[in-house]
Amino acid sequence: MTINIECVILRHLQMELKSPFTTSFGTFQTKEFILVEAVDRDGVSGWGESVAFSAPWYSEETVKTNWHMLEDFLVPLALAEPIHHPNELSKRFSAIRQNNMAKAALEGAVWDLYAKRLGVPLYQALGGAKKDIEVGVSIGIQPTVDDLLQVIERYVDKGYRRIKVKIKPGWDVDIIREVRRAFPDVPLMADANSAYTLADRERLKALDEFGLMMIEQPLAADDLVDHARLQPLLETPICLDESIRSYDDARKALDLGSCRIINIKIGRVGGLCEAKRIHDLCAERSVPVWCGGMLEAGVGRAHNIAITTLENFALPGDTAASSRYWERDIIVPEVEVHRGLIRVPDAPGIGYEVDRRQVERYTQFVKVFHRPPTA
Ligand code: OSB
Ligand code: MG
Repeated sequence: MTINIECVILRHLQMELKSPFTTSFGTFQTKEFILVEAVDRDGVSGWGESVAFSAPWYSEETVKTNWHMLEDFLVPLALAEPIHHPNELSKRFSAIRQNNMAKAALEGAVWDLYAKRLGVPLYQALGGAKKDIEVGVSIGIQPTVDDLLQVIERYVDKGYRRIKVKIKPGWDVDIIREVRRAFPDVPLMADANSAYTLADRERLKALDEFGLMMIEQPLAADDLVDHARLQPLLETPICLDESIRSYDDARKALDLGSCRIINIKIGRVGGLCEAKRIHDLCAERSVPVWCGGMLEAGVGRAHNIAITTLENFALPGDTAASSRYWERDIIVPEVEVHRGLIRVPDAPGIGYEVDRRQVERYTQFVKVFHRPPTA
């Protein structure tokens, strides 16, 4: 098949979160992001969503650096020649260093377009087979322990398959102890977003007694070596998030013993193609993976659902219902969770309609890029 992209439309959107989301590195109240629409010669649209945040807290990428990369480098590369398979695009993009979230947003739009042209759901185009996916929920740092317990109860009652609690020094062992006391059997994990160093090993070791499924990214994003030192000291499996930006990072982490589980975020690793390669590597090595979240709106959520249908996404991910963050999402239907499961949609492409009225409502500016006459 040949995909001839006629134009790429970049939109800058801003949406208010229903309630603030706090991690060890900062608080989110509004979400700005770039929505990518790739339109082919027959007027079929594919959609991608950049997961970069406003500020470089989680990684060095921001909404503005993504816009710059897309406008000046990636969109021109995508428009320069026809594309025969989305995998080709990630090869084309390898000429540009890093900037994975920008690459993933555009590659995602092309994957959606590709699947729509084939007339198959995106998850099938990726080789996934699950009809339902299991999901958990990530809970930010709360003002008090009572607030935290109340929020957890709400999601446990809704049937979410595991609870992830954000931790940081001073909001860790005592808090997890309280959560365990209130919910002795709930599948539970903690995410530190790099808030610790090896000097905190005793504190991290103290979490072992709570039977956590894993502790996510305790140490620095660029430190596979220290994670490899820490893992043998803990009974709790380490899961890496920020540290894994590519297939090679995953290979090195597994070779070093830096983790026993990997959180795959499509944006962080540069797209669906790389995400699938990491999934396959982990499957070969019997290392389970799960799909992380970046407070996505509907398009990003739909991509997460599609990749999670691959078999070795063996643990519940962070893709919660649209209503967990949004008054009104940008897709129809919205993502719904029943008894901790999301039914995977079977319509072609991402399987959800983009609600153009809502998109317009949230859009702050738009730029259209046309195919050059020579392509
Ligand atoms: O580390 O997984 C993370 C949110 C923002 C930045 C980083 C992370 C998160 C989450 C929320 O944990 C996941 C979600 O609900 O989208
Ligand atoms: Mg994380």
